[in-house]
Amino acid sequence: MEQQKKKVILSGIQPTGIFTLGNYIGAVKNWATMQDEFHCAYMLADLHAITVRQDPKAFREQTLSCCALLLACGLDPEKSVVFIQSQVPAHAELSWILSCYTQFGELSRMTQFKDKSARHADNVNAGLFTYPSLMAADILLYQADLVPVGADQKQHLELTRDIANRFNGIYGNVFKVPDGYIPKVGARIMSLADPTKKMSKSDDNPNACISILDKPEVIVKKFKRAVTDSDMEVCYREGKDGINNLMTIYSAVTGLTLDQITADFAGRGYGDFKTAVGEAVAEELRPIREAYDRFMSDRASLEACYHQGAERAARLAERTMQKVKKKVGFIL
Ligand code: ATP
Ligand code: LTN
Repeated sequence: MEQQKKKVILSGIQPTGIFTLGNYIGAVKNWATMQDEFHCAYMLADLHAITVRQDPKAFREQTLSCCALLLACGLDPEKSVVFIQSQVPAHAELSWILSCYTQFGELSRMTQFKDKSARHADNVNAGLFTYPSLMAADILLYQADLVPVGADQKQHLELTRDIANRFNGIYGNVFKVPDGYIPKVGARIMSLADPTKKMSKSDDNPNACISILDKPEVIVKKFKRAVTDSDMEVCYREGKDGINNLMTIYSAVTGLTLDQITADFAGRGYGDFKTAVGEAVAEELRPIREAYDRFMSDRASLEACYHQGAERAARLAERTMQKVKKKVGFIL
């Protein structure tokens, strides 16, 4: 019997800072586990990152750190294509073409655009607005079947599907129409300081988020300070945003169900629970921090990894680019 073709996975993360526990649980942790079953490509979305002003020197260092972080989180460059977006010119090229198939009205409805333009009112640039066309290009270039992301990217994925369908409707079957792959537990980890807000790399309050390189004692301390409510029951219920968030995190790192967690902590206070969550997270992240130090100390291997990744990615992307150019009517 003919073997079924492996599905293609593509995802990305912006090198805007050290990854948070939210990035890890919502996205990157799943990327590593998908490597054996699928053809995977993972990228650092540095073109997306400059929609917010970056200091060039710090940005370069940050991108290298994020590359080491991806490897520390278990991405294996032998199994997956690990690359830096700006090193594969086809992303910017296809992004332009797709922006001509994306409507102004569609882009204006994107909640991430509305949030980010409110937060950076002094720099509401065109790139921030057309960000989703670039993300569609990232995905469609590789003919991805599945895109593992957190819940905040759902709207961008739906727009990607709409763009792909529109393009295919005009020119025939050019793009694979991708599906999102959003985890059942942990798709939206909330801030520890304000559990109604998403945990985000670019939050100014260091107590709001756990960086995946935080030391164990810092992690435990941040969880002890996490904002909760004034009753005493460890159970998942509407209105208990802080506890719901801690239970989600605990469930994601231990594999326990919410009911099991409630049963385990029945009659015990929030103090005990917060300590348990902090310790479980610290244990989960310990090997990542240790591996990160190793990858960072070997710059030559890091460089070889992203150069090789870019070459492989460019070869895959070029196949789609040729098809697109031909369909649109460019002279080849
Ligand atoms: P920034 O603060 O710079 O906008 P970010 O922390 O939101 O960054 P991204 O690089 O935009 O991170 O996202 C990388 C991946 O992490 C995406 O798949 C996104 O859905 C996921 N992600 C981000 N924040 C969370 C969160 N709080 N919970 C779950 N997943 C998340
Ligand atoms: N916009 C995404 C990062 C991103 C991405 C992608 C994710 C850029 N290109 C392609 C999946 C597929 C974000 O997390 N903010």
